[in-house]
Amino acid sequence: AQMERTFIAIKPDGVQRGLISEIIARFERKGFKLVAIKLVNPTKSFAQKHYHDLKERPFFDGLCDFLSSGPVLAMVWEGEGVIKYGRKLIGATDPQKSEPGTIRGDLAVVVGRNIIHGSDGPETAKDEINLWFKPEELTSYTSNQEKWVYG
Ligand code: YYY
Ligand code: MG
Repeated sequence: AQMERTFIAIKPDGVQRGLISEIIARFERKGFKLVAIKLVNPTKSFAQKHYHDLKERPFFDGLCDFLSSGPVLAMVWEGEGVIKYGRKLIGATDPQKSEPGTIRGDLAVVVGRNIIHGSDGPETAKDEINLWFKPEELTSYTSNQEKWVYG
């Protein structure tokens, strides 16, 4: 199996709306493995680092204010194809365009409150994991179900 890791975060709206367990359940039931998790209050400058690729966009400031407005549940999930498939589970950026069955499609309505973040590729996954987590916060273990998920 080509194991990869991705950074997934439940934003303040998802935390405040009580959607943590619902969202974790979707990744967990799929067969992906949770390797790191913590509830954090990012500062605005930390949010700006996280979203640095978007600094020229008109919504950048509001986005960073929002991300730093409350607790964020930061996670690292591991599995074969988890970067790309995690984005599929999440759905399109604008919940008006996300398919039903996806996290944003089922649980969010507007782009500015789309409840969840997921890395968009291998490079950003690596950068975001390093930004949000110290190496010692990442676990490494064999899940008992691995042989049943991967054969
Ligand atoms: O990766 P993803 O979260 O799906 O979208 P990005 O294009 O990286 O934008 C990050 C974040 O910015 C998005 O989740 C909501 C917000 N945003 C917005 O408020 N308005 C837009 N027109 C586009 C994005
Ligand atoms: Mg993005």
